[in-house]
Amino acid sequence: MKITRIEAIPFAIPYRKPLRFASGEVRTAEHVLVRVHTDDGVIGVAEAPPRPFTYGETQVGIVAVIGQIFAPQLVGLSLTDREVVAARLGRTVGNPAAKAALDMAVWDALGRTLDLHVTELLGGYTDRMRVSHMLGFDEPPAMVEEAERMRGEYGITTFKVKVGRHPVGLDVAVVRALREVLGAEAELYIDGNRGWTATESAVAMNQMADLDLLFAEELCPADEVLGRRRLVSRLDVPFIADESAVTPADVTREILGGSATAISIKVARTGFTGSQRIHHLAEGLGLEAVMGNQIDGQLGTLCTVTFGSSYRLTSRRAGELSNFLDMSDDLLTEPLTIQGGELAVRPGAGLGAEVDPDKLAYYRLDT
Ligand code: MUC
Ligand code: MG
Repeated sequence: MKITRIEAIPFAIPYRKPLRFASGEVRTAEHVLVRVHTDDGVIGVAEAPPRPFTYGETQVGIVAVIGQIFAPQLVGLSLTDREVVAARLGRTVGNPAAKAALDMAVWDALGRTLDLHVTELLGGYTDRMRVSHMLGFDEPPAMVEEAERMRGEYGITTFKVKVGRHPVGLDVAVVRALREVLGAEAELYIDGNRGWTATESAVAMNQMADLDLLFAEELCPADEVLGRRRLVSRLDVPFIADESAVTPADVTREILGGSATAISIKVARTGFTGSQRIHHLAEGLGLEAVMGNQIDGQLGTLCTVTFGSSYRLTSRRAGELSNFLDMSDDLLTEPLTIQGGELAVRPGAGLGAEVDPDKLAYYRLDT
């Protein structure tokens, strides 16, 4: 069970259409495949999606920090030394996606070694989640058409709508149109990626008061400390901290400070070990939690549904598990399928994922 070698392989797969939101846009999945090898010949895999506009990590940076800083500290450890892995990675500040992918690849390798699924190692609550689809910025009719298509083709009835544009009324009109077309039974929530001020957010939330929103997420920057607390204290829907609460300590600070009342758990930035800590914190504090999407590919999405299915709290709400559908291709031998609005974990050992060697050879950038 000893880690003998770690690979960080950059690859690029174009999106069929870009995903746009208040803090950036993604046209190509420029991700890093992480492979953890052991002395038993087992290989654990995970995917790191850099989000330069949010956390400052880049594809080149992730390959470098894994190769130069993290891999030398993990080689020689046992797969069961997961807290030692976390402590060593934790010595370096930042680099969330690089650390998360290493952590998840170690869990995958452990599951493969023990012939257990990662959901069984984590919590074993269920084997599937309802899917929430994230609608990026577009003209209002195109966003409505996409939601109807997702409902028709995949049975998805929960939508996270990206907001944060100006004038505020543009996004309000989109959410209103979605509610009218999708009806009362659809679940709708919004994510501003810090695009509005606290005052603009309050105006928008007032204008959407009759639209039965489920949550509001990162409408304004957490750095606007008092404005955000004031906004959050006046809302009657939970306010989700996403990029303002990357670590368990951030979650504690934002929640206890009154700057958020719910959390987004993203395994792409906290892996399984850090996400467990955040899950337990949320459960202990009685918070709502949503499994978020860091614009993951299929392997990343499989990691999200694997973690989310493991616990009652994280599987209660629909998870953001569908944006891989916009990628022109992927690395897995068997593509993920969303049916009846649900995504199931992949049976097998570890994450149950197999990377297609031909696809990897085609999309990798380092050969
Ligand atoms: C989200 O919830 O914000 C957009 C940027 C990012 O880092 O994640 C996505 C989705
Ligand atoms: Mg968000």
